[in-house]
Amino acid sequence: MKVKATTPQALRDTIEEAARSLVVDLRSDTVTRPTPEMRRAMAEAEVGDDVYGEDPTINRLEQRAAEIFGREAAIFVPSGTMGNQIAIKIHTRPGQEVLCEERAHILDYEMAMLAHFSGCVARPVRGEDGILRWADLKPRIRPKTYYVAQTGLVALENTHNMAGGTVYPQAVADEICEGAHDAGLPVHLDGARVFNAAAALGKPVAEITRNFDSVMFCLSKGLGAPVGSLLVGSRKFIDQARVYRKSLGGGMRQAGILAAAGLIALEKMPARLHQDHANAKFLAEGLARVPGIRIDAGKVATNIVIFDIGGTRMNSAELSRQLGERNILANGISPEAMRMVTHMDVDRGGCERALEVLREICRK
Ligand code: TLP
Repeated sequence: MKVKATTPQALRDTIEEAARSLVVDLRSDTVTRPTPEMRRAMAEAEVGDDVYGEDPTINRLEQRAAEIFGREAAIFVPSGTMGNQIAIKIHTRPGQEVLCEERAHILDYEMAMLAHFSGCVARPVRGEDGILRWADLKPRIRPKTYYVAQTGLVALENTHNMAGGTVYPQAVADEICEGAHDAGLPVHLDGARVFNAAAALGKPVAEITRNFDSVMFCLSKGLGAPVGSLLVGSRKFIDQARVYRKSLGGGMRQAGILAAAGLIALEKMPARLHQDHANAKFLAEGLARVPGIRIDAGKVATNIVIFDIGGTRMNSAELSRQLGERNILANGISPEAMRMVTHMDVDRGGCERALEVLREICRK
């Protein structure tokens, strides 16, 4: 590689780019590093104490998020987990049930906070490809009697991570929101990757989320920001969220340096997500031709590729290890299934390398 860098910052960017090109990191879209533009914006960000509501960059980010989602207000939180759990806390009372899909992130990966923080239990429901239908949920809503725990909330996930980045058809999500509202229940959306869903559907996020009572989305996944998520909803809901964020230690003071990167993520990065989707499709089609691997490439609609490795005579820990030795990083989600996630730090060449290495390992 020729080094043309003339300033220390340009040299750092060049070194970072070279290091990235050595490793293909498909473990998650959470691994993306801030772009040089984000780093510059972070360095130059105007900041203040956000606990006093005085950080102008955070205020701008929250205002833009509310505008983009067509909501009254938004709040910046350090992580998607905190955003989801604050929403669940506000929507429910201790002793209630939360209806969600069986492989939901709020159930499997949020440290049982649904029980710990909100005092609720999950009522998991299986949805084909992670997509629930109102007909699946309706019979699970508890009758209003004094001797069973009451249903307090419906929570959906779009895209659905562990079902392989699947996308809710708009009509299906709308029907659930309408049915739940008629039954007196609020609906929260874990929209960690809702911009991927919007890109796949070719619709604005405001349109695909308009019937939800609250939406959490992440800046730090496909949108490439280093840290942060937002929760959007009514003014009253966000005022309550501010109290819980502080209780959880999420008052971050001069976090405008993070919000500055977040603003770039929010404004500029959604437009490039279709590239990640095309790369994921390319990966999936290649994987379908590797002996021992099973995947229906036709179902890959966004940036997450989940495939069965049962026929390789390796479990996912062994396959991850062998891939890692050749600089391809990917995680198992069960002994027989692996997940690969495309993002802005992996290009088509990286996907080709990952496939080449997999073919080589599986040929042995
Ligand atoms: N997902 C992570 C892991 O926790 C599994 C990943 O690598 O995909 N909702 C959904 C649908 C998510 O996928 C995640 C993170 C979150 C919420 C939580 O976001 P963070 O990590 O910011 O707390």
